[in-house]
Amino acid sequence: MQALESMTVLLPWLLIHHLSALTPGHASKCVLQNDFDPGLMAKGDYVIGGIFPLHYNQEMPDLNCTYKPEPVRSDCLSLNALYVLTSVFFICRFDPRAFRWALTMKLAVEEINKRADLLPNYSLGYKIFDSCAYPLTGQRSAVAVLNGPNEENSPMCEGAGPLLAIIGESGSAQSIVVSRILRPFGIPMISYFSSCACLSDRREFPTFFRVIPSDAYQVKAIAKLLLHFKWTWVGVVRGDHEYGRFALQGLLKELEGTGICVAYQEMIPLLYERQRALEIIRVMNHSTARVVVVFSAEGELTPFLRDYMEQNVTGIQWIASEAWVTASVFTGSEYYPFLGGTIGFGIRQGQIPGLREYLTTVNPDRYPSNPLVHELWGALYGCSPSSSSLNNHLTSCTGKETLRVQHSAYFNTSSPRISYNVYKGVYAIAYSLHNLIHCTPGKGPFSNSTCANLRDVYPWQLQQYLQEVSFTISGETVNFDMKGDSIPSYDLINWQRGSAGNIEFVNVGMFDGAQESGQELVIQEKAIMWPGHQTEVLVSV
Ligand code: TCR
Repeated sequence: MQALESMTVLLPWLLIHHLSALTPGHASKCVLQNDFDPGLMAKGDYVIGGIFPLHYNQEMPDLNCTYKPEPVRSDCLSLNALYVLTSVFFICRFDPRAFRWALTMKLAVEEINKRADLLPNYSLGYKIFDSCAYPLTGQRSAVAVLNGPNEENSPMCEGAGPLLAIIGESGSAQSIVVSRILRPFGIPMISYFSSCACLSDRREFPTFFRVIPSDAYQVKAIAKLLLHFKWTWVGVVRGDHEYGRFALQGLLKELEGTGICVAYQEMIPLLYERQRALEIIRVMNHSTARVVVVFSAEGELTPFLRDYMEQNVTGIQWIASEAWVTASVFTGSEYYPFLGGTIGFGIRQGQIPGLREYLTTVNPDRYPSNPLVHELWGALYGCSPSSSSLNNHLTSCTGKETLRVQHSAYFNTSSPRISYNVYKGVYAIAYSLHNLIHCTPGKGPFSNSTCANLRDVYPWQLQQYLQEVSFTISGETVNFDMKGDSIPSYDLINWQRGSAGNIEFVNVGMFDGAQESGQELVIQEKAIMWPGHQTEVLVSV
């Protein structure tokens, strides 16, 4: 705690003042108000934080040192204050999917607070921060987390301690930064999305937990898949980030001594360059390896695939990494001739009772003054519910708008994966707190077998319970190993033609890391549709 206090004192006051979380309203001094629904905070006996990429941006570092750097531009301005941290420009866009994750956290907390068997007599509060999907802005949200549940007053406000645990972050690059900042204060974080194997290093990330499997298992599963189909020559394409870099490294390691060879390794640059993409496509086209493993997120893959399709290349067997194997942006019928037959491992889906109904209660009629809801409407329907300054580039809604295709997934909650991870993460914290509260005096895990003082619970004490927690949700057991990793399990997903000519994701097997070696991968071969609408597997030798 002492360390925390000195850190907050050391931070310039201005910075602290501006590190605001998403509070579309103003909390009065030292009191968290609960009526900003669905403003993303609520008070409770124990408060946890959430970090979600509610906006995403394309950043362009300005390396020209011949003039004074421009301040950071950010449309996140409507929600977070503006920071002149470095000379980086941001164009922020609202991401309905991440908003859904944030709402899922809220739903989970509310559900837990209603339960009589979990945390009875205590309530969970939460506070959600926007990371803007970028390490630098993620860093800012992490510092805001340290500022405590009531950032307006902290560190001056008495009793304003840090949040007990964090649900976050999304991308691995952001989690690395956030985890490093939280580490000195022993605040545990549970990521719903960061799968980089690098995060399993407990010496570097001792407070990091996750409910998404580490990519160490994904590359193992992919290596087994390549072996199973005897694809001895493969190419690898990856994005320019930790996720892509470590996944490639991991796959190369898994392939050592298997007889499978990598014909080429290519990288799609962070700032997309058509010329570079065409070179990669040329390499793919000229190689005898017809199987291409792609470790990339859908964002950077979209322009790449557009260029690929323009070149009219076919006959490639795509192995999709988890980050794009269920990307709804590629399900249009125009993609089928090029991407039909794609196969890859997706994280398991689960059930979140009532999520859809919950999402439909969030609309501008109900929350007329909530800027996030207005942004949601702008993204989903392309119109603004009011002439709010936030969305003044949009026309007013007439009530006859239809849901934009690219965001229709917002309401498709039949098989949540990432939202389900968020849900699991909140439950992991709730069960851990429950166990902490029900500690038997004299039999506790702390020195001299003591228990935590319930009026003054420390994040590191909760970490002890997180490490030990084990519970069942949606028929699945959740616990963490000593690296903070959870039991790995994936669905094997195949891209097949749906009745409307569009692409459908069909489960054709699974990889269950809890099984004994050699028995993890189960494939229903007959159910697979291969590229070119073939029923025979392609040869790549
Ligand atoms: N972990 C990746 C990012 C990522 C992603 C995704 C991005 C994953 N799944 C789906 C877009 C869509 C898995 C990371 O950075 O750790």
